[in-house]
Amino acid sequence: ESGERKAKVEKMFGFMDAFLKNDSFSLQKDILDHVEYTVARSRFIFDDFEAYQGLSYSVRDRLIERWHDTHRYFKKKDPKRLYFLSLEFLMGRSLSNSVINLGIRDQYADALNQLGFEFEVVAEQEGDAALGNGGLARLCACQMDSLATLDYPAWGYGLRYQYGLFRQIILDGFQLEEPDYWLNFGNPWEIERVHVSYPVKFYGTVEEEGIQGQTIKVWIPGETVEAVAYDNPIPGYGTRNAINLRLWAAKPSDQYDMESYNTGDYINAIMDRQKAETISNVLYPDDRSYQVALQINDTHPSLAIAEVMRVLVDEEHLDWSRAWDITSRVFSFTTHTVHVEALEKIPVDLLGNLLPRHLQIIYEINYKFMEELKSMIGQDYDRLSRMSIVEEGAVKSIRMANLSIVCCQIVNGVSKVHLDLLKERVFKDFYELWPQKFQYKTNGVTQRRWVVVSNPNLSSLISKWLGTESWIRNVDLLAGLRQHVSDPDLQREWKMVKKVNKARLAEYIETLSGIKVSLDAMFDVQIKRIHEYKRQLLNILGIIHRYDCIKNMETSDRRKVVPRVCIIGGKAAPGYDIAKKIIKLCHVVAEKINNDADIGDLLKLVFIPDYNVSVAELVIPGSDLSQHLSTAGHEASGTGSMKFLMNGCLLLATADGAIVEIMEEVGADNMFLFGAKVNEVPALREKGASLKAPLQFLRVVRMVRDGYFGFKDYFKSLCDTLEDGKDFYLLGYDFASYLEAQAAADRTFVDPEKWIHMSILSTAGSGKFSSDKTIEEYAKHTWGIEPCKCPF
Ligand code: C3B
Repeated sequence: ESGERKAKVEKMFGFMDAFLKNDSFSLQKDILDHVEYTVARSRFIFDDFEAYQGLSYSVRDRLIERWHDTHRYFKKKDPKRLYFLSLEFLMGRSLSNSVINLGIRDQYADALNQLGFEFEVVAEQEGDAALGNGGLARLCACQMDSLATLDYPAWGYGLRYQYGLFRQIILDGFQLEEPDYWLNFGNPWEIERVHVSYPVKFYGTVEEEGIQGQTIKVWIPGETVEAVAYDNPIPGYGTRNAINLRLWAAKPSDQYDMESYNTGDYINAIMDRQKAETISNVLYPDDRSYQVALQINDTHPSLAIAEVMRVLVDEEHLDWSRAWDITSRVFSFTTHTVHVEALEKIPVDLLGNLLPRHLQIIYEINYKFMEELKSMIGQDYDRLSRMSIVEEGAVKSIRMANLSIVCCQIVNGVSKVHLDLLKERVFKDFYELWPQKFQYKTNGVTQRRWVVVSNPNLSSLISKWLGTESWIRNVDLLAGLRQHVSDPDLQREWKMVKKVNKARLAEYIETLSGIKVSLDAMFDVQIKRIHEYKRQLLNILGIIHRYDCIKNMETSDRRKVVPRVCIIGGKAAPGYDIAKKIIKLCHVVAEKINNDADIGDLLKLVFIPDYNVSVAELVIPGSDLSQHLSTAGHEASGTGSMKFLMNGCLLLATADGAIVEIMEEVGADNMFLFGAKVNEVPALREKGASLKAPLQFLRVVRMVRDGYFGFKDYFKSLCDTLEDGKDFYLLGYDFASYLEAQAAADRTFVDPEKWIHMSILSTAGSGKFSSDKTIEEYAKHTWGIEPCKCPF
């Protein structure tokens, strides 16, 4: 019957290139249909937000069409699939990105125009989907875009959190957190799949049962929660393919606590059911074919390993060695940190209570691993205990990284430096055992989102000078800009684009803070999570130093000062006291500087609240200089730098994480580098108190300590972290070279031709840092998957 239906549909509509048409009239009609019938507003009267909704639903229709065709095609070809597991995806907004990837942005803009709306204004109505924290989560979003664009048969899996990352509110310069009710105004980008749901079991006991002479383990759960799928189509650029990001929401299960209903405790039973929605759930891939690769993004989803073993052994009744053989061949793991103390551990008591069968399985894996290890290295108990998946001690715990390394065929770092640190420090023992397991894939970001969507002017300029738009799919072509770098026309146009973007950013700053900034000033930006190792404090101390110098100058000398607008943005984890103090310090310093009549346009400091993906899209194209100040050896990669680089912003940075590779691509003389090197840091730390910080450093720290900016007591603990011998992140040691790098940036800025030259070379050298490159590497060397392109 379905064959007959298919034949009928094909006969009637098969001649169409696409089921839905993209001419202006069809688009207008579709938007109005959705306004009228989906949003239920009158097609004659609706506002910008309703226009956004109608528009988005009509885009979604087109996404769904491609999504269906892609999946039908995948099914037909049945290639090896990749399942990409991550607990965080930082997607940001979807509208502009979707219409650009679908290749119908201009058509939509035109259709909206006909209806009396402006595309940019309507697009601004969209909220930010922030189901993640920072770099790791945004990386996944970029990688999904690349997987779709490069036609890989991939699925993303994550969680559909009810609340995204907290909203940052600044009150009197202090950070406050508010919940992010991101679903309150609906989410046109997802499709709820009420029929795609799986029971997820928790608690209970494991019992043994005899079946056909064999003893098998049966887990009798104490509670069950239902995982319901929400599908988010991810369109590729320049292809018909649209892949799926499936996010799971936890819902109460029908099987949940029937007992209480039966005993008549109806209200409490309902309340208990609601608790289910607060529980995070585990993953169930919906395809049981073994032709798969499973990628775990950091250790957060690593329980999936034990879960796959459980399903194979307990439910499919495979013997252990066969199950192990499959599991250890399908999983691969990427780690994103260099901090040993940040490696995830789960207390055995907690895990045993929540997931008793999984704990047994992990013990079994560990037992077998320890036996194997003993046979290889003998009775080296120190090493055995370091490598064990189970950590003994006051709180007996499962080391999720060790579990992941033991069970995965490949362990990837995210930059060259990161891999070195994994080999030499973080996972040294494992590296010595299995050197072939350890690899790295340089992180990348998608040029679609970070140039085409967020910097359309630069995007057009690049296409014009390269004579093609192909760089949007084939990023190597960006290198072609090098041959025009000295062309005065390109330089002039490049400068113009920057100026327009700066004007847009300046307007935003004025709306936010009332501060008017000069477009002639250097826009100097540091945006990222607030963390001690990322050293926003170094930046602020540098700004204090600059302020202090200007104050102490002869008035006539002030003319030589290069005017700066310093922009800082980022969220501090709610419980991270020192990071919150850094935010407050930024505000009090800004207050002082911005209101000092002696200073005027020479220096401004602006803190941008609630930094998120959409804010980044606005700020990055409008910045001249960006700062990446992590103490060497602390940033696994750092993907913000790549977004700035693509947009032709110059980098002021330490030789850490991805910066080392960026240096190789654009040349150290096109950047402002400073600070101790990765291999120098351990020895410098050893020296501790005998490292004398320079006088300028002591002076600015003293200003903060003595209450020059107020809040003396409040900043005491922050200043204490900078004392001799306590300055773990080496701010004092790096201060002098930091100031030199800043001075070099100033000297370059007053030579606009040179600056533009460096700026063009930055974009030209950014090709390596496209997530397209990263994904191609993973596909080839880790996942073993091939493109599967749905015909147009
Ligand atoms: C981050 C790292 O801090 C960055 O250096 C790196 O560029 C990105 O991951 C992506 O690889 N990271 C994060 O955002 N969250 C973590 N829990 C660990 C690392």
